Amino acid sequence: MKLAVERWGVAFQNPVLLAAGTCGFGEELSDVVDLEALGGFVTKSVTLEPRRGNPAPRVAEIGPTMINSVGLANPGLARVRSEKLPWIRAQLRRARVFVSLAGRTVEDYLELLEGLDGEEGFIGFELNLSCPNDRGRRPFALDPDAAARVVAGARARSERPLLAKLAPNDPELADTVRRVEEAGADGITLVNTLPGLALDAARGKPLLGAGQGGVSGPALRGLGLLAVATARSVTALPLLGVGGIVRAEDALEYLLAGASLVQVGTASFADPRAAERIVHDLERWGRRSRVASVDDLVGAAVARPEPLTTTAAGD
Ligand code: RRO
Repeated sequence: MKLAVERWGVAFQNPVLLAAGTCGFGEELSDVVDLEALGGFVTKSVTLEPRRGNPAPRVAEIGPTMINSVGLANPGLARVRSEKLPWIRAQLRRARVFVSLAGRTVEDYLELLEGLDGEEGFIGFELNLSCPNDRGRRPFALDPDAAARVVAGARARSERPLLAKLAPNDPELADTVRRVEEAGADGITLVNTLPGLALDAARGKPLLGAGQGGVSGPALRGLGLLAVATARSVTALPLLGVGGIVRAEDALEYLLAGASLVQVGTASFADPRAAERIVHDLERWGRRSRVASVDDLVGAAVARPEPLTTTAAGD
């Protein structure tokens, strides 16, 4: 099986990316991970101003499950432009990079996008509409009007591929997917972490400094797969599957559910080279299989979207 894929007219050497928040801006992991062996990565979410993030501890492990409340710690727009993108431009040739954007208002996203769109070194934006850790604010992804306003504003300002990252706890996910597609998204990333609480019974308090956080790891895979399959039933846009991918088999499941690319997140914390291993194991699997290309797998296990039909007036 050929691992190389083309999405939005861009060549990816394989469909495995590192998820936002797990690899900084690339540089932070470059001593331990061969980023150039991957399909690419999504940066930590960038905000207009630098953010120090939430009080420690920001991450806790509960067996294979992880909970985090990093609180959007990042260097802010100006330093991403002056330090982070120059590193990416100088060091990377094959890995494809998406810059993740996060804001508290629609205008925040648009200002970020305008501040970065003229820069080189990345192919597109992932609009993080689903951060669960921004001081109790309802994520944009759970307010489809607001999510659509962010995407439509971004669409009017950039011709680059725009991904909308949605939430796992959206009871109306199919509608949200339709709304962000209508607003001009080119792809949909499913899913962010699931809001949760981890307590230390002995100390009688939360494990995380911020109290609650976002749960991730293998426990999220069933939710992520269902979200991808649900989205696949209503849209033909490329989907990026993320949530609980630890092994090559997990990545295959996401492809079969309808993902066109996959992202590895929490598994990289336990083993920074997890994504490289997954690429390697997919290659091995591919040599034995009769499948010619990744695209032959995408959505093969679920129903394809119905073609849009026009309803006659009065129906
Ligand atoms: O920084 C975070 O605490 C964070 C973000 Br922006 C996100 O989108 N998802 C998450 O689990 N943590």
